[in-house]
Amino acid sequence: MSNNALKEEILKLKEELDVTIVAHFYQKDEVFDMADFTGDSLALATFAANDKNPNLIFCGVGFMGQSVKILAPNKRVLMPRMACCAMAKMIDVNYYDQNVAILEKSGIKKEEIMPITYINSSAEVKAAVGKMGGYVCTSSNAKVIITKALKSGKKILFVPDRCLGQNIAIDMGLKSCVVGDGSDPKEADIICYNGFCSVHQLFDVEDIEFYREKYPDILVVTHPECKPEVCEKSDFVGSTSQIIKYIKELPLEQKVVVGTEYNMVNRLREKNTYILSSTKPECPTMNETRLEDLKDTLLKIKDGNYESEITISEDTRKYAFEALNRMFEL
Ligand code: CIZ
Ligand code: SF4
Repeated sequence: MSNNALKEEILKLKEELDVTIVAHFYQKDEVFDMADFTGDSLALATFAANDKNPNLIFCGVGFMGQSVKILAPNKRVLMPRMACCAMAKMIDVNYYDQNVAILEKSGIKKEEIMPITYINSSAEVKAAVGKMGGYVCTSSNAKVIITKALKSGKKILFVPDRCLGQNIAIDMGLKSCVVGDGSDPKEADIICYNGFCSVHQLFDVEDIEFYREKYPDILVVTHPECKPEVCEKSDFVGSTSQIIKYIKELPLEQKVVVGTEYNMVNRLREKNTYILSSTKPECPTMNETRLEDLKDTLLKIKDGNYESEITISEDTRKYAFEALNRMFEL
């Protein structure tokens, strides 16, 4: 079936059903086009939690659909693909507990640890953080959350993205380390878990040098999931929404090279926008969702089949909500 025929069928099914479709910025164009609302993970979770339809189809990766379910437990959240963000997959509750134990062994008591998890983590990890009185953060508010968390006088354990943790530490003039890097965690203000995004690891300082040499006036824009040395050499570092805003406000003739996910950058503007890598930086798990999957999910809803629904146990949800809510309270 062609994309156009699939799109027509999706629109027809949507008319018949009480369903809202949301899509993350990193989704493929054809899926992105089908959404009632698009945004970053936080904007999507906030929108979806307040949406009136009983059914929500979330085109994105698992932790994003889970965030809606944490905020709005009575909503039926369905995912056309149970795709899991590669970074979120790098940490589970066992690894989390192991890291806490490593810090305890190095002489930091559990009560002296304030955990913060990047929103790119499972509901179970968010719950483990919530139980310890910690916070969820996004790439746009990480600095605010870290500033607040530091007021507790505790050491920050930042999971799972070491790059985001290190970049904020540099930005705030704080000391950071990565668990297992051989340094003494007691010396650091922010102790980072050793996770990363494989897509954002693709960008290198050499790529920046290449573009700066070729186009001396070009602006370099990167995401804080990129390596610290890459962010340090950038003109602007921001979350997906901050990057979109920054680029939209530039004059069209201004050349800009961007180090973040391909589908989003490609949609930003037609001219004078470059990708900071010779490899197409697409997120494989985001790209798993196809129009066919969206159509199948709608067909199943029509049949009363909710097999792609996200479920979270109430105990997990309760503590994950506490961590998420501490972020909203700020
Ligand atoms: O939270 C999101 O949507 C992601 C993946 C990153 C960001 O910077 O917004
Ligand atoms: Fe996860 Fe990276 Fe994909 Fe974002 S781009 S969803 S952090 S793997």
